[in-house]
Amino acid sequence: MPASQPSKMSPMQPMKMTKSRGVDWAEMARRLPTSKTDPAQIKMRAEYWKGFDNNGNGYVSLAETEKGIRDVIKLDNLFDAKPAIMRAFQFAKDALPGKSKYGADYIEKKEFRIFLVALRQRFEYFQAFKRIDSGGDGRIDVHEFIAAKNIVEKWVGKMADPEKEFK
Ligand SMILES: [Ca+2]
Ligand SMILES: [Ca+2]
Repeated sequence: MPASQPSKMSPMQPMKMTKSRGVDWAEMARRLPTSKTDPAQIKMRAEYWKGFDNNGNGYVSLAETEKGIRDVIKLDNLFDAKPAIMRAFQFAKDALPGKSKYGADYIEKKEFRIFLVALRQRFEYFQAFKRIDSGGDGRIDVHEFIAAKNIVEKWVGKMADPEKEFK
């Protein structure tokens, strides 16, 4: 069974692959305060927000997001997951309607928790994707997809015919 073979490491990015295997999920949960009710997390999130909104204009741009993950959250694995950061930003920036002129283009404070939740989720997808993309070329072909059936099913549920699902 191809699925039981250890995934091949890309000769181009050995460091990245090694790093991504060492994701400390418990640490990540501690550093991403997403709780709606826990006072400690709410406080931590408010402090994060101040750190993220570097110029204090009430909006967080993609650049500020990346800087915040590097300097405030300080999780290397997360900072390296650029596609996950980008997608979480895109998702959160216009998640809540508002009257402000630039609201739809930037993350506002009211959207910050949504951003952190989205970031965690996109990061999990990103890690799953990296495990599936055994060729390391940034794409998933049908063979990798079938070989990674078990991982994919964790996200989307049982597949009757993986080859058909891929198309
Ligand atoms: Ca700002
Ligand atoms: Ca917004």
